[in-house]
Amino acid sequence: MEGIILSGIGGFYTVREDSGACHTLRAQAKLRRQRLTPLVGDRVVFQPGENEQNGWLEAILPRRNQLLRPPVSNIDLIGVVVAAGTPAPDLLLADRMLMYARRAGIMAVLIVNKCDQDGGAADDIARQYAGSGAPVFRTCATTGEGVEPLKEALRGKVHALGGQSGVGKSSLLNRLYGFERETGSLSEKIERGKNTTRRCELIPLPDGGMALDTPGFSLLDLELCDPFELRFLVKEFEPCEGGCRFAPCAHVSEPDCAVRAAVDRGEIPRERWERYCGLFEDMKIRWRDRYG
Ligand SMILES: Nc1nc2c(ncn2[C@@H]2O[C@H](COP(=O)(O)OP(=O)(O)OP(=O)(O)O)[C@@H](O)[C@H]2O)c(=O)[nH]1
Ligand SMILES: [Mg+2]
Ligand SMILES: [Zn+2]
Repeated sequence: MEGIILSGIGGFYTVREDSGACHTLRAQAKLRRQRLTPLVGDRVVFQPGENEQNGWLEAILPRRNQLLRPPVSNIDLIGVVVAAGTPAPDLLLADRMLMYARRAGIMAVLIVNKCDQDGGAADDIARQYAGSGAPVFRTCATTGEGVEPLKEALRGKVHALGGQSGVGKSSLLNRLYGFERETGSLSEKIERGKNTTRRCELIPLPDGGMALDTPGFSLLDLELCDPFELRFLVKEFEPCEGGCRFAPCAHVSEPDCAVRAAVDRGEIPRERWERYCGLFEDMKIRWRDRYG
């Protein structure tokens, strides 16, 4: 039989058949020997258990994509959530998540939540990301404003919401789908020093899609790579590729750089380019020190 892993705790996996029936399974020794760790989101072949016995997970079908933190697979869409009010938007984190999604070949959208607290941040974010390839949605999870268009974009997809703790990921899921996910006030989070959502699980939706609630910041961080590859992860740079004096050009400080010229002409938002330069410099150091 075939199904999808919804969650995994202490070596027990909850697997859902397409019909909706769920099974509790353990991974066969064969899988463990192959060091194949089943992930939430994996499509698997399994042998159901009888009576109260758990069944056995026999094989993992090929993954379309895989995230490291949280460890999940086969995601169709990533929603990068920032708040228009508090916590102050961490756009460097948003950029890293968008780049990560682009590298993994996963569609991304940017969600500016808490629009009821907006003092202009949402317009600024929309401007900065207009050419990023990620559509920008403005929402308020408390009133439900702007949630319908977002729901339409998520329809039928396996989607994951990521972003800083407290931006309202769980609140959005509750609003979108009538869930009752635990949410927490910022002060509670700071006092506990913890995210409200602690583990990751896929939640099947009536429209055939599935929602993944993830704890806090975690979702996606750029893995080590040749810093010269980062430039392909910024969509705004695409039209400039090949137009620079140097090849390859990092688009950071080289003379006669088509990207910098486009930034100077106002065609690429300077903030996006500056954050990219910071990421490039960081990656350059990590790359140089990769054997040390
Ligand atoms: N004013 C306002 N508050 C919101 C909105 N969305 C969520 N909140 C509040 O923000 C706080 C954090 O919301 P959560 O949904 O727990 O945030 P989270 O992103 O799931 O946080 P973690 O699970 O810790 O990663 C809660 O007190 C929510 O009630 C919104 O649109 N407007
Ligand atoms: Mg949460
Ligand atoms: Zn260049």
